Amino acid sequence: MSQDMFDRLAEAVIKGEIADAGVLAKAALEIGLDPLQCIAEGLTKGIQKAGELFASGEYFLPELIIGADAMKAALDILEPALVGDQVREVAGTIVLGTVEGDLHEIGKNLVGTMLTANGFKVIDIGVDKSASEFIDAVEDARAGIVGASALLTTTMLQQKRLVEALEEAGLRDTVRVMIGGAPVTESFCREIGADGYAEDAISAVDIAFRLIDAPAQQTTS
Ligand code: B1M
Repeated sequence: MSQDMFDRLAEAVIKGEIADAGVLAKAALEIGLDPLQCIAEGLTKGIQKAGELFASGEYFLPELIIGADAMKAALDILEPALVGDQVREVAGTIVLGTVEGDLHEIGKNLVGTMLTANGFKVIDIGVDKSASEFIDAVEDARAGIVGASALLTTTMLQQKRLVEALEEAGLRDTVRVMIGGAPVTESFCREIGADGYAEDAISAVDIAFRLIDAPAQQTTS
């Protein structure tokens, strides 16, 4: 029953069926499925498949865009169910964004949702943000952590730029840097001197809790 629903959610993303994706997400919640499992076992598998079809030349950009839109339609319904409505003490403030030159936002949004669901105040500055835009937001919010997402092998270098810019701004000792995104690795995190790497949205929460209490150091999922 649940596997069938996960498969149907994945299929809606692969085929770019935006309305169906929303309807299925609502139905999944109504029958009591775990929204996180619907995202991990259904939607994420679907968008990964669309990415593979794109890489192999079977899909073109419009199919990828429409697949992402279907995923977002379902996430609009599932994500509020992850956050719930309980009032919590704020665990810490995090500025979150996707780096300059990069428009991928689905993973970043999911990370933001999971952090919010676990008591963090998340300032989401959006996509295609330069190091100085991250820094302005960190200063405005007096954030303890800055989280930078990158999905392209070309734009992950902007995460390095962010670490350097924090150093130049004299903020490196007070702000922890968490990085993530499909091409990013733990060793890249070490190489650029960031403080923590998270592989997915769930481990991002764990890393954020460790970073909020920790002095500058390597923390990985
Ligand atoms: Co793009 N794209 N895309 N794309 N896209 C990839 C990344 C690619 C691998 C596809 C492929 O070829 N197989 C490839 C990159 C190749 C490379 O760099 N080596 C690629 C390409 C080439 C491109 C374009 C250049 C295509 C073109 O124009 N010719 C273009 C670039 C645009 C730009 O950014 N300047 C482009 C555009 C797009 C769309 C706009 C169509 C769309 C994005 C829509 C949107 O976000 N609104 C899109 C999509 C959907 C993808 C794939 C298929 C899926 C990405 C996604 O949303 N995954 C992707 C293939 C893939 O990743 N398998 C691909 C689901 C999401 C839940 O996972 O984002 O990995 P993910 O996030 C995870 C973790 O990575 C982690 O937690 C998240 C949740 O578990 N995480 C963090 C992410 N950020 C984190 C931050 C953290 C911690 C953890 O701390 C701060």
